[in-house]
Amino acid sequence: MRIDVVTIFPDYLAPLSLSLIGKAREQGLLDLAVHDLRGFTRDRHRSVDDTPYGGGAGMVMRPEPWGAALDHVRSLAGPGTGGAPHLLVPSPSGVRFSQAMARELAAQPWLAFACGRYEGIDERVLQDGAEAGPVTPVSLGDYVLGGGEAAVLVIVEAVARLLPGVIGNAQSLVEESHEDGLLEYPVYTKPAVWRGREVPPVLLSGHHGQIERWRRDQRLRRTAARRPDLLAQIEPASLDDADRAALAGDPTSGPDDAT
Ligand code: JDE
Repeated sequence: MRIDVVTIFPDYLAPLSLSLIGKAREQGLLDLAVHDLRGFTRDRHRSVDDTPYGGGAGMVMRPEPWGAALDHVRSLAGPGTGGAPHLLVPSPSGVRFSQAMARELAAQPWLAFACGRYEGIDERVLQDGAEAGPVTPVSLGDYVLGGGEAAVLVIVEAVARLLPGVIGNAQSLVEESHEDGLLEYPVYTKPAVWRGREVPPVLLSGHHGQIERWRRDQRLRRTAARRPDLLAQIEPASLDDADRAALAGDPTSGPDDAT
């Protein structure tokens, strides 16, 4: 996969050279380039923003540098990139990012990110970009960041770890939160007693059936307590009697508190 990022703060993307993503780049599984939007300005002050038409607070990013930067990115098409990149624009007004979207993006050959600052990017940049390829404004959640850069770090990490070869054990990608609509069960490691707190005895019992049941109960109770919105999406027919019993208890009580 190829990824291009356009930003006025290229150094903000430095973490994309570290850890899992850095390794994927070294191994040639991910080809990632960061571009400085100011390199596409033509005035002596290298200005990227101006006052909003119609009035209002703050500044808006000017369309000309964005047009030149995105034309340049599209000129970088190579073998295996396809025609044009899918352009993603982090914004509080975007469609909500999810594990499902991460899976869709991981299947595409070429992504580009436009990092907005100030009050956002002149809307015509997105309209113009849509003539070349798909454009998707994307939101991480209902809060406002100072710019799109932090959102790009999150989205690239969620996507890159799904690329073939980036994570060795494919099963670890299946057995995780948000792949089947329930939160994960709590995990424990040695020592068996720590600061007077015991690991739930069933996990030391060697009874694999009981362990599996306990873990599923924990997932159901946790999801009910922390993410009732997710539980509401579960097909009732997919729950058996034991599932319903696990959910019938007070989700916020007891020593095995799901929270
Ligand atoms: C991404 N959830 C939130 C913010 C912005 C007022 C203030 C700021 C493309 O234009 C942008 C980008 C961003 C940064 O992204 C986020 C975000 N997921 O904040 C603004 C708009 N209005 C504009």
